[in-house]
Amino acid sequence: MMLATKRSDLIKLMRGNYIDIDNIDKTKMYEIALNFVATLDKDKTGTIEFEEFYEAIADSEDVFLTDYEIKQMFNEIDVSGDGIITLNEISKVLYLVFAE
Ligand SMILES: [Ca+2]
Repeated sequence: MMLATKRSDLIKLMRGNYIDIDNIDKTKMYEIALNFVATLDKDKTGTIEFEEFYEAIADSEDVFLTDYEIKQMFNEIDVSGDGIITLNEISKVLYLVFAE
């Protein structure tokens, strides 16, 4: 699986939303994914809808992406294509992006 989602953008997105990624490694990937969902999921549905994802990027002052790029990034994380990002989906993407 080739990811267009940039590691640097994901890091900025998480830092911009105060998600602790100082000691990122494989063993902590699930914990970080849990934190990611808990932080971005403003309406407490347990999943991340596009509006929540968009807001999180808007809150990250140093992430400069066009609306199209934000949508692309969202769609890439939303592997099932159902319009929501689940814990499972963000876990997999974090793992792919940070495992190397
Ligand atoms: Ca939600």
